[in-house]
Amino acid sequence: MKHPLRLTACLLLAACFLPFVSHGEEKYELKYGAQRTEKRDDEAMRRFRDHRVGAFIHWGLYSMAGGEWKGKIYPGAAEWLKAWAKVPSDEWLAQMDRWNPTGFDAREWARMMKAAGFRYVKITTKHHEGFCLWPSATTPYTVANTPCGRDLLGELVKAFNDEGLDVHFYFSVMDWSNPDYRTQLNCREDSTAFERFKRFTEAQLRELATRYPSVKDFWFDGTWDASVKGNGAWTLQLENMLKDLVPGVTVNSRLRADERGSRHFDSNGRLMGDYESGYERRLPDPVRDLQVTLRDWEACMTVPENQWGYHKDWSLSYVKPPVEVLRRVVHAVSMGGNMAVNFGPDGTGRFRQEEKELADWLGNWMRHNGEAIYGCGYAGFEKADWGYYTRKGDTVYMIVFNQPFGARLRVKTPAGTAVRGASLIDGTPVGFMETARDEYNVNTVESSEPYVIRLTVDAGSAEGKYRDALT
Ligand code: FHN
Repeated sequence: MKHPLRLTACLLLAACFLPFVSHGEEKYELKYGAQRTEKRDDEAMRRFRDHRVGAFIHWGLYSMAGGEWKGKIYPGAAEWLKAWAKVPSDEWLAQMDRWNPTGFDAREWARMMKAAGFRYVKITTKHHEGFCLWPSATTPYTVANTPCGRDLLGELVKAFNDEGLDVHFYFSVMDWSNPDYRTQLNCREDSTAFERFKRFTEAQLRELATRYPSVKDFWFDGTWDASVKGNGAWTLQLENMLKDLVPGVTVNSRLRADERGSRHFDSNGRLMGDYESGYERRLPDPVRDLQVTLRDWEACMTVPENQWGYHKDWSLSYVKPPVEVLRRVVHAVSMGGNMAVNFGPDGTGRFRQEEKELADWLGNWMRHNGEAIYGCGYAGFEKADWGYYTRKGDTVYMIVFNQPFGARLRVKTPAGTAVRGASLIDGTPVGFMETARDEYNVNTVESSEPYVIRLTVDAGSAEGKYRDALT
C-alpha cells in the first residue's frame, strides 16, 4: 500500500499541475479561450452565413512578378516568391517603384464578382510581404508611395459596396517588411521588438476599421508562429478592438490563440473567433466529419493547385474546371459552411482569361440555381453518391453532379421525414416514389451540367434528431 503522506503529496502536486477542472465539461479555466459556448447568431452573423459564397482576391507586389524572379520561374505559390527566390526585403519592396496597375478598374472588378454570383469579396489588404493596398500612416510600404498613389483598397470597398457586395478584409499578421517581426521570442531583445510590432499591427488594424467602416469581416492569416501563439491575450484584445470599432464585424478563427497556445479551437475544444477558417484547399468529409455542421465555418480554395497570387504559368499544376469549383462550393454549403473562391489578378489589375471564364460560368449557374445555395445549409440527409443536399426550412435541394446509370436518384430520408413533392427550380414537377421506409426514388433529368431538384419535405424535420445524435 502507498504511504498516505506520499499519496497526499502526489495529489497536491497533481492539483497544481493538472488542468483546472471547472463547470463540468471544461477541462481548463481559460481567460483567453473561446468567448462563447454557442454559435454566434446575431443579424451580422446570419448575414455572413446566408451569403454562403464569396470571392477571395490576392493582389499585391507579387502579382507583378507572377512567379518569375530574375528569369527563373518558381512553381510554388506566387505570393511566396520572395521566400522561394530568397529576395531580400529591400529588393522586394523596391518593386513598389513599378506598381502602377493601369488596367485596374474597381467597378469592373465589382461587376464581375457580382455577376459571378458572389455575395462578398475578401481582399488582401496586406499579405505576408507587408505591402499595404491602403495609404497607411504606419509604414512607407503602401500604395501611397508608388507611381499609382491611389487608395486602391478604398476604391475597391466603394465599388463592391455599390454593387451590393460585402467586403471582408484579409490581413496577414506575419509581415516580412517589418524588422520588428519575430517568429520566436528567444531573448529580451526579441520581446521588445515584438512589443513594437504588436503596436504597429494594432495601429494598422485600427486604420482599416476606421477608414473603411463598412467592412464586414476581418480574416486573419500568418498567425502560426510561436511569437503570435504565445500572445493569446493580445489576439483576443485585437478581436475585441475590431468588434468595438465596427459593430457586428465578424472575425475568423485563425487570429486567435489561447494562453496555452492552442489555435482555432481553445484547449477545451471550443471555437475561437466567430467561424472556423481552417479548411484551406480541403473540405470536411461528408460522412465522417458531420461535427462541422454544428458550427459556422468558411473554406477557401484556389483554382490551380496552390496559387493564390497571380502566377503567369498555370500549366505547372492541375487547374480545376468550373464544374469542379462549383462542386466544392456546393460541398461546403451542404455541410453548413461558406466557400471563398480565389482570384489572382495580375500586376496591371487585370484578371486572366481562365478566371473571367470561371466567373461567367459560375454566374450563369448561380443565376438559375442560386436558390439552392444562398441561405441554405446542412440538410441532415445521408450522403448520396449522385451529389449533395442543401436545405432551407422544409425545402431540400438535391444538387446532382453524377448522373446514375439507372434513371433514378436514391434519396434516403432521415427517420420520419416524408417527401411531399419534387420539382425543378422552374417549378416543373419531377416524378418520385417511395421505395422503402425512409427511402425514395426521384427521376433523373436530362442535363449537360449539374442540376437541382427541389424537394418539399414534411415539417417533422429530422435536423434536430441529427443534431442530437451528433452532440
Ligand atoms: O500563406 C498564405 C497563402 O499565401 C494564402 O494567403 C492562404 C489563403 O488562405 N493563406 C496562407 C496559408 O495558409
